[in-house]
Amino acid sequence: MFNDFYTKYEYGMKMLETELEILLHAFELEHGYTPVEHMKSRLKTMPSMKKKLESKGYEPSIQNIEKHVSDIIGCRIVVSFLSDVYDVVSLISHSPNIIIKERKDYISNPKESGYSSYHLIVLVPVYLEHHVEYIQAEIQVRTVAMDFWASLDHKIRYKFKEAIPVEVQEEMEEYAKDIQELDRKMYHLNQIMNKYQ
Ligand code: 0O2
Repeated sequence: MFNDFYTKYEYGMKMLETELEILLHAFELEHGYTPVEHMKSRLKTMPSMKKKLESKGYEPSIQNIEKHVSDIIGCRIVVSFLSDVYDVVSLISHSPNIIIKERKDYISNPKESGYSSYHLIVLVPVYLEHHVEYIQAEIQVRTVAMDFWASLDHKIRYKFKEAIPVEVQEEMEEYAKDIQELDRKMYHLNQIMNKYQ
């Protein structure tokens, strides 16, 4: 039964969610607060996986999906402050059950669109009938402000497809800078608040 492609990834997603919940609970016990506002996982739909393969110039096949689509399992962790992003990334990096394959720091180096978030491409174990298989997942860690920007950007991309008007792009680039500044101010405020604890 575990040979089924989607079932394997469903189990992988459950493994990842459980491991993240344990890690975040341990963090809360140690530090007395939780940095996470909310966390959500999803499995990429087959049409979306095929679209991604096409955009990369690969034939649609299960082998190609497993090899070239790193976010079949996607998990998004939204945190309060900029410092929380790096705390959560460090927490995940130290997990014995998650292997870090790649790091993409779009916070230090935002994408051209203005998109900013910290991505980890990880390997998680799935316990099959006769062996353990490590499968890929993408974890996105970002602040509430970055999440607000990304969700608006997502809606814009859906509405305009490829041809986003320059005026809209320029506005979004500007707002991305505002978001960066807001995150910096919120981080500063958090540091002030910590002095009173
Ligand atoms: P969706 O709808 O979230 O599934 P790679 O696989 O590394 O060769 P890829 O997949 O482009 O190339 O990696 P990248 O750039 O790290 O982006 C992965 C995901 O980050 C995207 O998944 C989005 O979720 C998010 N993302 C990246 N750039 C942007 C952006 O400009 N705006 C928004 N809103 N999100 C972005 P998908 O599969 O493209 O989309």
